[in-house]
Amino acid sequence: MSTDKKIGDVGNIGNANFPVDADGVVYHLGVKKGQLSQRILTVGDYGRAIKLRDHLFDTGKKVVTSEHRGFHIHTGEYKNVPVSIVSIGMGTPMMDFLVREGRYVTEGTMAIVRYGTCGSLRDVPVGTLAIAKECVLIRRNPDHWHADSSNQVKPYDISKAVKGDTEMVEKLTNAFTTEFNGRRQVIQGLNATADSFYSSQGRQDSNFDDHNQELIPSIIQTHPDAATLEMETFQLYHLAERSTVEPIKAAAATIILANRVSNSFLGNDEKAQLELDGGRACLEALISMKL
Ligand code: R1P
Ligand code: URA
Repeated sequence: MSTDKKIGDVGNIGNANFPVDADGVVYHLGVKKGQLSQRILTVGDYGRAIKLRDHLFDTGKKVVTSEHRGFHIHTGEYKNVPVSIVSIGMGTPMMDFLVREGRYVTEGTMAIVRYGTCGSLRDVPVGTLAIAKECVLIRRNPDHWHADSSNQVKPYDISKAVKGDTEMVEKLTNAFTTEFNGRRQVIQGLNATADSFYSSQGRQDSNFDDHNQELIPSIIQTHPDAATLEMETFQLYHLAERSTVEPIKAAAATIILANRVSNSFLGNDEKAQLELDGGRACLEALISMKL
Protein backbone atom coordinates (compact mmCIF):
# COMPACT_ATOMS: atom_id res chain seq x y z
CA MET A 1 0.00 0.00 0.00
CA SER A 2 1.39 3.44 -0.85
CA THR A 3 2.03 5.46 2.29
CA ASP A 4 -0.21 8.35 1.19
CA LYS A 5 -3.23 6.10 0.49
CA LYS A 6 -6.27 7.38 2.43
CA ILE A 7 -9.44 5.52 3.32
CA GLY A 8 -11.65 5.75 0.22
CA ASP A 9 -8.69 5.52 -2.19
CA VAL A 10 -8.70 2.53 -4.54
CA GLY A 11 -5.45 1.27 -6.11
CA ASN A 12 -4.90 -0.77 -9.28
CA ILE A 13 -7.37 -3.63 -9.64
CA GLY A 14 -6.19 -7.15 -10.43
CA ASN A 15 -9.51 -8.97 -10.76
CA ALA A 16 -12.17 -8.18 -13.36
CA ASN A 17 -14.77 -10.54 -11.90
CA PHE A 18 -14.88 -8.99 -8.42
CA PRO A 19 -12.71 -5.87 -8.53
CA VAL A 20 -10.51 -5.45 -5.44
CA ASP A 21 -7.11 -3.75 -5.18
CA ALA A 22 -3.94 -5.26 -3.68
CA ASP A 23 -4.95 -4.09 -0.18
CA GLY A 24 -8.42 -5.66 -0.45
CA VAL A 25 -10.18 -2.33 -1.10
CA VAL A 26 -13.39 -2.91 -3.09
CA TYR A 27 -13.79 -0.94 -6.30
CA HIS A 28 -16.94 1.12 -5.60
CA LEU A 29 -17.28 1.41 -1.82
CA GLY A 30 -13.55 2.16 -1.45
CA VAL A 31 -13.13 0.28 1.85
CA LYS A 32 -11.51 -2.98 2.98
CA LYS A 33 -12.07 -5.40 5.84
CA GLY A 34 -12.26 -3.60 9.17
CA GLN A 35 -13.53 -0.34 7.64
CA LEU A 36 -17.26 -1.23 7.51
CA SER A 37 -19.34 -2.52 10.41
CA GLN A 38 -21.49 -5.63 10.10
CA ARG A 39 -24.34 -3.42 11.37
CA ILE A 40 -25.29 -0.93 8.65
CA LEU A 41 -27.85 1.86 8.52
CA THR A 42 -28.18 2.89 4.87
CA VAL A 43 -29.94 5.98 3.51
CA GLY A 44 -30.21 7.55 0.07
CA ASP A 45 -29.39 11.13 0.94
CA TYR A 46 -25.81 12.13 1.73
CA GLY A 47 -26.97 14.95 4.04
CA ARG A 48 -29.23 12.57 6.00
CA ALA A 49 -26.26 10.31 6.75
CA ILE A 50 -24.13 13.22 7.99
CA LYS A 51 -26.95 14.45 10.20
CA LEU A 52 -27.45 11.01 11.75
CA ARG A 53 -23.70 10.65 12.28
CA ASP A 54 -23.38 14.06 13.92
CA HIS A 55 -26.42 13.75 16.18
CA LEU A 56 -26.60 10.08 17.03
CA PHE A 57 -23.12 8.54 17.18
CA ASP A 58 -21.58 8.32 20.67
CA THR A 59 -19.65 11.48 21.38
CA GLY A 60 -15.94 11.36 22.23
CA LYS A 61 -15.40 8.17 20.19
CA LYS A 62 -13.50 7.77 16.95
CA VAL A 63 -15.63 8.21 13.81
CA VAL A 64 -14.11 7.36 10.42
CA THR A 65 -15.66 8.80 7.26
CA SER A 66 -14.81 7.83 3.69
CA GLU A 67 -16.16 8.78 0.27
CA HIS A 68 -15.82 7.00 -3.05
CA ARG A 69 -18.03 6.88 -6.16
CA GLY A 70 -20.97 8.45 -4.31
CA PHE A 71 -20.79 6.08 -1.31
CA HIS A 72 -20.27 7.96 1.95
CA ILE A 73 -19.42 5.65 4.83
CA HIS A 74 -19.36 6.82 8.46
CA THR A 75 -18.23 4.22 10.97
CA GLY A 76 -18.56 4.93 14.67
CA GLU A 77 -20.45 3.66 17.71
CA TYR A 78 -24.03 3.93 18.94
CA LYS A 79 -24.42 3.06 22.63
CA ASN A 80 -20.96 1.44 22.47
CA VAL A 81 -21.85 -0.83 19.53
CA PRO A 82 -19.95 -0.34 16.23
CA VAL A 83 -22.25 0.79 13.40
CA SER A 84 -21.73 2.18 9.88
CA ILE A 85 -24.09 4.78 8.42
CA VAL A 86 -23.83 4.67 4.63
CA SER A 87 -25.42 6.98 2.06
CA ILE A 88 -25.72 5.37 -1.36
CA GLY A 89 -27.65 7.82 -3.56
CA MET A 90 -30.60 6.41 -5.49
CA GLY A 91 -31.66 3.23 -7.22
CA THR A 92 -31.21 -0.53 -7.05
CA PRO A 93 -27.71 -0.64 -8.63
CA MET A 94 -26.36 1.44 -5.72
CA MET A 95 -27.96 -0.95 -3.22
CA ASP A 96 -26.47 -3.87 -5.14
CA PHE A 97 -22.96 -2.38 -4.74
CA LEU A 98 -23.49 -1.79 -1.03
CA VAL A 99 -24.76 -5.28 -0.24
CA ARG A 100 -22.29 -7.22 -2.41
CA GLU A 101 -19.15 -5.21 -1.68
CA GLY A 102 -20.23 -4.69 1.93
CA ARG A 103 -20.60 -8.46 2.28
CA TYR A 104 -17.06 -8.93 0.90
CA VAL A 105 -15.45 -6.61 3.47
CA THR A 106 -17.34 -7.84 6.55
CA GLU A 107 -17.44 -11.10 8.47
CA GLY A 108 -20.28 -13.00 10.13
CA THR A 109 -23.98 -12.24 10.07
CA MET A 110 -24.83 -8.74 8.81
CA ALA A 111 -27.79 -6.57 9.83
CA ILE A 112 -28.77 -3.92 7.30
CA VAL A 113 -31.54 -1.37 7.79
CA ARG A 114 -32.57 1.06 5.09
CA TYR A 115 -34.14 4.35 6.15
CA GLY A 116 -35.52 6.28 3.20
CA THR A 117 -38.37 8.38 1.93
CA CYS A 118 -41.25 7.10 -0.19
CA GLY A 119 -44.56 7.78 -1.83
CA SER A 120 -47.76 6.36 -0.36
CA LEU A 121 -50.39 4.30 -2.15
CA ARG A 122 -52.74 4.66 0.84
CA ASP A 123 -54.40 7.86 1.90
CA VAL A 124 -52.43 8.24 5.15
CA PRO A 125 -51.01 11.58 6.35
CA VAL A 126 -47.61 12.56 4.93
CA GLY A 127 -45.08 12.06 7.72
CA THR A 128 -46.44 8.60 8.50
CA LEU A 129 -43.69 6.01 8.97
CA ALA A 130 -43.88 2.77 6.97
CA ILE A 131 -42.11 -0.53 7.56
CA ALA A 132 -41.75 -2.83 4.53
CA LYS A 133 -42.73 -6.37 5.52
CA GLU A 134 -42.23 -7.45 1.92
CA CYS A 135 -41.40 -5.94 -1.40
CA VAL A 136 -42.01 -6.25 -5.16
CA LEU A 137 -39.96 -4.82 -8.02
CA ILE A 138 -41.49 -2.72 -10.82
CA ARG A 139 -39.48 -2.61 -14.05
CA ARG A 140 -40.20 -0.66 -17.20
CA ASN A 141 -39.97 -2.96 -20.21
CA PRO A 142 -38.69 -0.99 -23.23
CA ASP A 143 -39.74 -3.79 -25.62
CA HIS A 144 -43.32 -2.61 -25.14
CA TRP A 145 -42.47 0.48 -27.22
CA HIS A 146 -40.48 -1.40 -29.89
CA ALA A 147 -42.00 -1.36 -33.39
CA ASP A 148 -41.91 -5.20 -33.52
CA SER A 149 -44.01 -5.57 -30.39
CA SER A 150 -47.27 -3.99 -31.63
CA ASN A 151 -47.95 -3.22 -27.94
CA GLN A 152 -48.29 -6.95 -27.17
CA VAL A 153 -45.63 -6.64 -24.45
CA LYS A 154 -46.72 -5.11 -21.14
CA PRO A 155 -45.03 -1.75 -20.44
CA TYR A 156 -44.22 -2.60 -16.79
CA ASP A 157 -43.34 -5.90 -15.11
CA ILE A 158 -44.18 -6.42 -11.46
CA SER A 159 -42.20 -9.17 -9.72
CA LYS A 160 -43.38 -11.56 -7.04
CA ALA A 161 -42.81 -10.42 -3.47
CA VAL A 162 -39.74 -11.07 -1.28
CA LYS A 163 -39.89 -10.68 2.49
CA GLY A 164 -37.67 -8.73 4.84
CA ASP A 165 -36.01 -10.63 7.71
CA THR A 166 -38.81 -11.44 10.16
CA GLU A 167 -36.80 -10.59 13.29
CA MET A 168 -35.25 -7.42 11.87
CA VAL A 169 -38.65 -6.22 10.60
CA GLU A 170 -40.20 -6.85 14.02
CA LYS A 171 -37.41 -5.07 15.88
CA LEU A 172 -37.60 -2.13 13.49
CA THR A 173 -41.38 -1.90 13.88
CA ASN A 174 -41.07 -2.01 17.68
CA ALA A 175 -38.32 0.61 17.68
CA PHE A 176 -40.42 2.95 15.52
CA THR A 177 -43.52 2.39 17.62
CA THR A 178 -41.56 3.19 20.79
CA GLU A 179 -39.79 6.22 19.29
CA PHE A 180 -42.94 7.79 17.84
CA ASN A 181 -45.23 6.64 20.68
CA GLY A 182 -48.51 7.87 19.16
CA ARG A 183 -46.96 11.12 17.78
CA ARG A 184 -46.97 9.59 14.29
CA GLN A 185 -48.67 6.62 12.72
CA VAL A 186 -46.39 3.64 12.09
CA ILE A 187 -47.75 1.25 9.45
CA GLN A 188 -46.56 -2.04 7.99
CA GLY A 189 -47.25 -3.17 4.44
CA LEU A 190 -45.91 -4.16 1.07
CA ASN A 191 -43.42 -1.82 -0.56
CA ALA A 192 -42.93 -1.55 -4.32
CA THR A 193 -39.42 -0.68 -5.44
CA ALA A 194 -39.48 0.97 -8.85
CA ASP A 195 -36.69 1.38 -11.41
CA SER A 196 -37.52 5.07 -11.71
CA PHE A 197 -39.15 7.83 -9.68
CA TYR A 198 -41.38 8.89 -12.56
CA SER A 199 -42.88 6.43 -15.05
CA SER A 200 -42.37 3.28 -12.97
CA GLN A 201 -44.10 4.93 -10.01
CA GLY A 202 -47.11 5.85 -12.15
CA ARG A 203 -46.35 9.59 -12.33
CA GLN A 204 -47.90 11.35 -15.31
CA ASP A 205 -45.52 13.32 -17.53
CA SER A 206 -46.92 14.76 -20.76
CA ASN A 207 -43.40 15.01 -22.25
CA PHE A 208 -43.19 11.21 -22.66
CA ASP A 209 -45.51 8.38 -23.73
CA ASP A 210 -45.10 6.28 -20.59
CA HIS A 211 -48.27 4.14 -20.88
CA ASN A 212 -48.48 3.96 -17.09
CA GLN A 213 -52.08 4.98 -16.32
CA GLU A 214 -52.93 1.44 -15.24
CA LEU A 215 -49.80 0.79 -13.20
CA ILE A 216 -50.90 1.90 -9.71
CA PRO A 217 -54.40 0.35 -10.00
CA SER A 218 -52.85 -2.94 -11.09
CA ILE A 219 -50.39 -2.99 -8.14
CA ILE A 220 -53.23 -2.32 -5.70
CA GLN A 221 -55.40 -4.96 -7.31
CA THR A 222 -52.68 -7.65 -7.11
CA HIS A 223 -51.43 -6.55 -3.67
CA PRO A 224 -54.22 -5.08 -1.51
CA ASP A 225 -51.64 -4.50 1.29
CA ALA A 226 -49.45 -2.33 -0.99
CA ALA A 227 -48.45 0.76 0.99
CA THR A 228 -45.37 2.47 -0.42
CA LEU A 229 -43.26 3.19 -3.49
CA GLU A 230 -39.52 3.84 -3.46
CA MET A 231 -36.35 2.79 -5.29
CA GLU A 232 -33.96 0.49 -3.35
CA THR A 233 -35.57 -1.91 -0.85
CA PHE A 234 -36.27 -4.80 -3.23
CA GLN A 235 -32.58 -5.18 -4.06
CA LEU A 236 -31.72 -5.26 -0.36
CA TYR A 237 -34.38 -7.85 0.50
CA HIS A 238 -33.69 -10.05 -2.50
CA LEU A 239 -29.90 -10.14 -2.04
CA ALA A 240 -30.32 -10.72 1.70
CA GLU A 241 -32.60 -13.66 0.95
CA ARG A 242 -30.14 -15.06 -1.62
CA SER A 243 -27.03 -14.66 0.58
CA THR A 244 -25.45 -18.12 0.56
CA VAL A 245 -22.49 -18.07 2.94
CA GLU A 246 -23.50 -15.90 5.91
CA PRO A 247 -26.96 -14.54 6.80
CA ILE A 248 -27.91 -10.94 6.01
CA LYS A 249 -30.80 -9.69 8.14
CA ALA A 250 -32.51 -6.84 6.32
CA ALA A 251 -35.41 -4.50 6.99
CA ALA A 252 -36.51 -1.12 5.67
CA ALA A 253 -38.43 1.86 6.99
CA THR A 254 -39.51 4.95 5.11
CA ILE A 255 -40.95 8.36 5.79
CA ILE A 256 -44.06 8.92 3.67
CA LEU A 257 -43.06 12.05 1.83
CA ALA A 258 -45.54 12.03 -1.05
CA ASN A 259 -49.18 11.00 -0.67
CA ARG A 260 -50.08 9.84 -4.16
CA VAL A 261 -53.80 9.65 -3.35
CA SER A 262 -54.26 13.22 -2.05
CA ASN A 263 -51.27 14.60 -4.03
CA SER A 264 -49.63 16.17 -0.95
CA PHE A 265 -45.92 16.41 -0.02
CA LEU A 266 -44.25 16.67 3.41
CA GLY A 267 -42.62 19.98 4.43
CA ASN A 268 -38.85 20.22 4.91
CA ASP A 269 -38.88 20.95 8.68
CA GLU A 270 -41.08 17.97 9.47
CA LYS A 271 -38.96 15.78 7.23
CA ALA A 272 -35.77 16.87 9.00
CA GLN A 273 -37.17 15.95 12.43
CA LEU A 274 -38.52 12.60 11.21
CA GLU A 275 -35.15 11.75 9.67
CA LEU A 276 -33.47 12.24 13.02
CA ASP A 277 -36.08 10.48 15.18
CA GLY A 278 -36.46 7.59 12.76
CA GLY A 279 -32.69 7.31 12.42
CA ARG A 280 -32.48 6.82 16.19
CA ALA A 281 -35.12 4.08 15.98
CA CYS A 282 -33.14 2.36 13.20
CA LEU A 283 -29.96 2.39 15.30
CA GLU A 284 -31.86 1.02 18.33
CA ALA A 285 -33.18 -1.82 16.17
CA LEU A 286 -29.74 -2.55 14.71
CA ILE A 287 -27.97 -2.79 18.06
CA SER A 288 -30.73 -4.96 19.49
CA MET A 289 -29.96 -7.68 16.90
CA LYS A 290 -27.77 -10.48 18.23
CA LEU A 291 -25.34 -11.25 15.40
C1 R1P B 1 -36.19 9.49 -4.74
O1 R1P B 1 -36.51 10.80 -4.41
C2 R1P B 1 -35.32 8.84 -3.69
O2 R1P B 1 -35.96 8.91 -2.41
C3 R1P B 1 -36.20 7.61 -1.88
C4 R1P B 1 -36.18 6.73 -3.11
O3 R1P B 1 -36.01 5.39 -2.78
C5 R1P B 1 -35.11 7.34 -3.96
O4 R1P B 1 -33.82 6.96 -3.58
O5 R1P B 1 -35.29 7.18 -0.89
P1 R1P B 1 -34.14 8.06 -0.18
O6 R1P B 1 -34.83 9.22 0.49
O7 R1P B 1 -33.47 7.15 0.79
O8 R1P B 1 -33.17 8.51 -1.27
N1 URA C 1 -39.24 8.57 -3.05
C1 URA C 1 -39.78 7.87 -4.05
O1 URA C 1 -39.13 6.99 -4.64
N2 URA C 1 -41.05 8.16 -4.42
C2 URA C 1 -41.77 9.13 -3.83
O2 URA C 1 -42.91 9.37 -4.23
C3 URA C 1 -41.19 9.86 -2.77
C4 URA C 1 -39.90 9.55 -2.39
